[in-house]
Amino acid sequence: MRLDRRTLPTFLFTACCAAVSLSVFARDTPTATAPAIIPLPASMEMDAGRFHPGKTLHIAISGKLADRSAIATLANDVLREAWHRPVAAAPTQGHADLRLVLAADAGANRESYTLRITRDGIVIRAPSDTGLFYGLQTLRQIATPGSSASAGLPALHIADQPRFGYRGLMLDSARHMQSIPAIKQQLDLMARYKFNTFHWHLTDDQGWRIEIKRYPKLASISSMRKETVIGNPDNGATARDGIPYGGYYTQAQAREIVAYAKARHITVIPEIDMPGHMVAALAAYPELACTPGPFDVYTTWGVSDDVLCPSPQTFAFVEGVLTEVMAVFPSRYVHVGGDEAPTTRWKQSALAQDIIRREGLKDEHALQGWFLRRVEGFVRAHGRTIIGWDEILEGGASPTATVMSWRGMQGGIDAVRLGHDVIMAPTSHVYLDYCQSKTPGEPLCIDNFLPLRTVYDFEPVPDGLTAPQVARILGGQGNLWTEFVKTQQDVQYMLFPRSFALAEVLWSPKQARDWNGFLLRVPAQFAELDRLHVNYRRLDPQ
Ligand code: TNX
Repeated sequence: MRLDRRTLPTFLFTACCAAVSLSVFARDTPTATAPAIIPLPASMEMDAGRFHPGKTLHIAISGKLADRSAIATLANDVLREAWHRPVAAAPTQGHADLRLVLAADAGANRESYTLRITRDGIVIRAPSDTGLFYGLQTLRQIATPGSSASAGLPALHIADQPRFGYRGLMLDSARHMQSIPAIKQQLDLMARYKFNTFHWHLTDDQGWRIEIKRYPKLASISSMRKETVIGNPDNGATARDGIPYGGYYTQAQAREIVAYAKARHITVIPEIDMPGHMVAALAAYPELACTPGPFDVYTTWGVSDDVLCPSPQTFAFVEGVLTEVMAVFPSRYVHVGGDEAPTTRWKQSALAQDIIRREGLKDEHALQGWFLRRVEGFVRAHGRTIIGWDEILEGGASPTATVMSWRGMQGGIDAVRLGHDVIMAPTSHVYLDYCQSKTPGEPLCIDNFLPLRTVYDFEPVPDGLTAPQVARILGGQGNLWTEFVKTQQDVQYMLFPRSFALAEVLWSPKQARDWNGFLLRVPAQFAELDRLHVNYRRLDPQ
């Protein structure tokens, strides 16, 4: 550019203003200040300027909240943790450091929220308590504990909502049990990363963990195994440790977990696995089997041929159990398992064969379908919906059953084509009991391999489906089976950081997914886990 007398003043003016705006920019560039949020919000824009909190922090809440005091307490905790300053309630109008607004028109998705930080303060708007709750979880990751009050917060605007309505984690409390405080801590962590469903696997061959008052021997006998296999039976391990193992949750404790989860906007879905994975129950009530027994609560891992026999006694048992389970767990869904039920015993059982003949069923798989349809009818008559593992498709599932696809994605694809709702939980991407690395030094785990990157690459919606079929994919879930996961430290090690990846898959828009960006955001979350004394697996050098 040639500068002459005419253009020079314009040039100087432009250069000077560019420098000013550049200096504003240099202090507040999006890259310098964009907070490390997981899961990544649907949209986030950084603005110029910062908000500096007052010496006393004021919170204003307006709108018709369902539980105002719960949201107020959380807001207080988040601000106090961040800045260690006294917090006071503020009038609905006038100055507030944090303003929470519940407004029915704030968003169509009840879990959505907007969060705006300006020089004047922080405003979170949402159409429900849940949206405000998630807005506060996001704020907690922006105003991190130990963030300096004098530095303040960067101005920004977030408009956020989940991609999927079902964002789950399953915990197996049957193979190894977790304490009530440990489960509460897990629920706390789930809420931080915006999971909304806790699938609780309560019964299996190796232990029955929920009190059922009609069947007291489930607590006194089925909850205890006399010993446990040492190592991995898939690799030939047979030796047992000789140490009795067991325990169960009382109904009062289970209710406590339901309430604790609810306060964190998490639904608890109980699973009573049937007709397979029932050896623990058979140990107490052998008359429910097709053969006389006796049975011992299983002391090794794997699949047993001994399953419930489809007899009148069994249906009375199942209905009695589910009646109590539904009274304790108010969730819309009740998971009835349906996985890994060998047909061996039913092939040899006169009772089972009679039903096959009487009902005109093709084979034992069809009998399993008949069995579960009957259970489904019972659950539906109580206003609830069953979830079953994808094997339930093999015997012809009732169309109102929701299918949890675990043996890959195909079960889910078949199910949506048949008109079922589906939750995707394939072994290939979300089996959190699989080893995180092949390097020596990993704790004992199932011999399969599920590194962090694979979880991050999980895509719950396969190609080739129609729009109505896609709409039937409710979301996804990570499954933590606990054959080899004995302690709370172990549980956490398997959950983190892989649950961060899953949280982002289930919450953030598909096009926003960015592996390298994710890796840059993980350390801030590790710092938070450190502060909370939560265990995790460190990142591999990239
Ligand atoms: C299969 S996933 C199972 C569980 C095991 C798990 C181990 C499913 C429905 N059944 O019983 O714990 O594999 O990865």
